[in-house]
Amino acid sequence: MPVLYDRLLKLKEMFNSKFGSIPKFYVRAPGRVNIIGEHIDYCGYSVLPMAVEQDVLIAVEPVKTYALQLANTNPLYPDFSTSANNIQIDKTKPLWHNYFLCGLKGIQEHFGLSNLTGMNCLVDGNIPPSSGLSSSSALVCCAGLVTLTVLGRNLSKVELAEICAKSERYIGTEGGGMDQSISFLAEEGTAKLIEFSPLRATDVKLPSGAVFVIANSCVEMNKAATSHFNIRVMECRLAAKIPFLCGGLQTGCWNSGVCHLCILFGELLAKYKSLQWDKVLRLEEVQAKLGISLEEMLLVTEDALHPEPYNPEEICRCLGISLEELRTQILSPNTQDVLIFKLYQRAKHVYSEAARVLQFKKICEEAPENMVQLLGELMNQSHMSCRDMYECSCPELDQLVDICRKFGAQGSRLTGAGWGGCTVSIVPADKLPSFLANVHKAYYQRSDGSLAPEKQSLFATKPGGGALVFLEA
Ligand code: ADP
Ligand code: NG1
Repeated sequence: MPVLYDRLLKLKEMFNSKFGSIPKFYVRAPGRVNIIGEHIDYCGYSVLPMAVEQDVLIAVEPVKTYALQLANTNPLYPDFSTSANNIQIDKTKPLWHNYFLCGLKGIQEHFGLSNLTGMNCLVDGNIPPSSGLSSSSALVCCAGLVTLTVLGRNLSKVELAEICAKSERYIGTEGGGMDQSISFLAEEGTAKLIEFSPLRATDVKLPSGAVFVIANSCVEMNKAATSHFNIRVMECRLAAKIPFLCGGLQTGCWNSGVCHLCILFGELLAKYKSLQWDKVLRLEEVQAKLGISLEEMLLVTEDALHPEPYNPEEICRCLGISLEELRTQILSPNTQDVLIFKLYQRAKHVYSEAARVLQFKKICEEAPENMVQLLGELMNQSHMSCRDMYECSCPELDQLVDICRKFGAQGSRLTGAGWGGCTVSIVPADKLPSFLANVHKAYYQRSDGSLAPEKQSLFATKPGGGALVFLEA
């Protein structure tokens, strides 16, 4: 790893000039690209990411006081210091050091420690921020592993991933666990199917005749500074609670309510009524309790939810709760004033995307001759669903996806949270050089010079390894 080694040496020098000492150890945690399975981890469904080469690297020296001093090789991120005994995370301002504090607090709380020893840390990251490649989670996971190492304790990778997924929520975003899971559980050379409850990662062998290419739309979207992300999480939460409470039997049934769907629907209604809907948070829980397939969940969604947006009053009527209860018991602090919830569209995206993940994995296992084409089609469908049903794309991402398809990608889609950030495309290996040259020209070299090509805007990527501790540079 010559590049990593050079970075470690530079970090050691910078650490020395900043803190006047030599780091005792280094921790690295990678970012990720999600190949398929967008906005479904927080609904309980499996996703299919791989770690990328880009990462967050932290040089660490434990100290004997309670002082926690954080510095960053990037001057955009100012120095920060506090007492390790008094960790305060300001949800209203997602400043960079707060992500570090999330990781630290997660470990501190896991072991029930009120006192933590201090440390000097120098952070170096090369994941483009707010671009859907999980720079924030790489920082949280890195900080979690730094804290664990300083404490001299042990945890499994699964435990670390679960702790960091939970503690990243201190920043205010209600994410699932995909990013933290792949950052810890990734292995070089293989993508992973990440399943939740219980968390586990299974190898998915990607096709050898194709390359996955990441292209950055160069539109940044910070999840914690905006409410787009949490609104979607809340819509899914509400869609899990509402379906049968407001629905009826098949509308317009020509067979007096005895057709297959009506019978299915009637049985489901009875099952759903026996659920404690107020405890249900995830769409996957609804499916599991009803014991039906994703395809059947899609049918049920079409019948039980209406495509017109719901307003808070209707939601309260369905759930039999007051507006105050909706705000305090269900919605997050930054979604209290939302007036429109598109439950039908969001649920349709989630169930169809969850099915695409399973199909993608199956195709990778069976490896039919036309697998690259089949995988590409699933990625294209995923993008369409993100764009039209989940409304988490943006004009630049749509344009970039079109350009990638035009120049040889078999499939292309936004990756990560969306509303900006990157696309991921599946490109036949023999087309890679012309693909890169043409996409570069079409998207990054605009004649009006409005978008300067950046170093890390367009690159082929391979499945990388997960988080690590190094003792020597
Ligand atoms: P992403 O999709 O990359 O996770 P977010 O918008 O959720 O994007 O988080 C990006 C934030 O993470 C940045 O604004 C910054 O606060 C923090 N961050 C990312 N990379 C670094 C880094 N190298 N050093 C410090 N903070 C970083
Ligand atoms: P990124 O792309 O890193 O912002 C976010 C969530 C994921 C997942 C994706 C959408 C966090 C930390 N990450 O990822 O859990 O929901 O969006 O698939 O909240």
